[in-house]
Amino acid sequence: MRTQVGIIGAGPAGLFLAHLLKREGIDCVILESRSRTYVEARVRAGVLELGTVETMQALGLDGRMKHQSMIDESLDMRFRGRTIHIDMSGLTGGRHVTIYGQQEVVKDLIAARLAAGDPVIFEAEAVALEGLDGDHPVIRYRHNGNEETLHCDFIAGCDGFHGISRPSVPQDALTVYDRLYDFAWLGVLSHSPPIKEMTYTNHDRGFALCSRRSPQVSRHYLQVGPEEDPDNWSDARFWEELHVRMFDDDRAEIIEGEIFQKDVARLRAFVASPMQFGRLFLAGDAVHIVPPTGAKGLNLAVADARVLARGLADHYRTGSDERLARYSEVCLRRIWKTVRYSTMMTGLLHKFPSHTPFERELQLAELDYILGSRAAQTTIAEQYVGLPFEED
Ligand code: RFL
Ligand code: PHB
Repeated sequence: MRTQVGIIGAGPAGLFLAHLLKREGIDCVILESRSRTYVEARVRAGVLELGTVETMQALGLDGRMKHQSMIDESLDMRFRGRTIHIDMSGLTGGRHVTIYGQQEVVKDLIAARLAAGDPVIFEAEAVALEGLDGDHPVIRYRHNGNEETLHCDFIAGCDGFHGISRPSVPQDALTVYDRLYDFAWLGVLSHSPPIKEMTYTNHDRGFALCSRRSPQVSRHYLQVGPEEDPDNWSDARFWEELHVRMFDDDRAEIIEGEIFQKDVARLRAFVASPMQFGRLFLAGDAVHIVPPTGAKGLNLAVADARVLARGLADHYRTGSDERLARYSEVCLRRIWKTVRYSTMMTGLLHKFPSHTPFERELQLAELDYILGSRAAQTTIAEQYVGLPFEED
């Protein structure tokens, strides 16, 4: 089989890229190791920046999102029983974020691609990439027990942190920056109405976050140990800990409900640079991970896809590879600013096992400063809603 761009991975990076390329008249094939059902059921992000929503609108993929998403114009951060209310909209000239589950985005993008008759090959695992430094790279993949070959002009490695694209680059061609935190987030979905605001909290017992997916479904997180087994958390234990960390002393604010999904994700920041090796371009979690406290991973994947699609469009339309050559540099500027922001938010809101009492007091003093400073709140707000796209 042959295509112009071979895309590995049907997560947000690969799916957005495929739709953006289609709009430019560029052919691609997506190879996805998992089944469609698995990919569509994977619960992850929920906060979309304006730029991500605008990309969906521009591609005509916002039909369901228009009706089922929710707008957040503000968020709360609690500490020592106090609440910092960040009026994002007021502080950023009317900007906001949209709450719409990542798996809903993924469902919408897959459905639109299949409806147009464009290929997404599920249960097709890429196992080797060849000829990356020549003009005719090849993806070898396994499908229905057979080894198949996809010949391409370019390969887009959108296969997440554990994929094969990044490890296919010779080690001495990549610089890796990695920070693994010694804690994780236990995330749950429950059938219960959410609290009024997206609320982050820094409690002596650790971080917690109350978010939502709909007026009937809450999405909550608790900071837990790095290797925590979700089965150690009965529903009763989870709710009790959430009430305590959210300073919900009279148990009147957070409404409990049946927990129907639980997962644990260790926090990590990771960047590999550059994001290109020959005709292989890396995008999304395959090349960078940010801790989820800034709600940025999916949005960064979409930003990468936008820059890459423009570079590939130039290549096919005008023969110029100037934009493609700057892909990594352009993306990394946004990525490092986002790593910095997500690291700052993580540092502000979590309990660090390594902290001395002195460092704990500094953390609380910083929160107290933000409570009283419009300037500090503006800094948080303008990054939470998303940095402007600077693609040129
Ligand atoms: P994905 O989504 O991991 O997709 C990669 C796809 O590649 C497939 N694959 C392969 N396919 C073929 N051959 C192979 N050899 C393959 N190896 C892997 C995989 O099956 C998969 O389908 O990466 P992508 O597209 O880069 O998207 C990144 C986002 O998923 C991720 O950054 C976000 O979920 C991060 N994130 C958040 N981002 C936000 O923007 N806002 C949020 O509110 C937010 N909250 C979160 C998050 C991530 C979380 N977890 C679970 C880490 C909350 C959490 C708890
Ligand atoms: C979510 O709703 O899943 C969510 C919200 C905010 C974050 C991370 C995840 O920072």
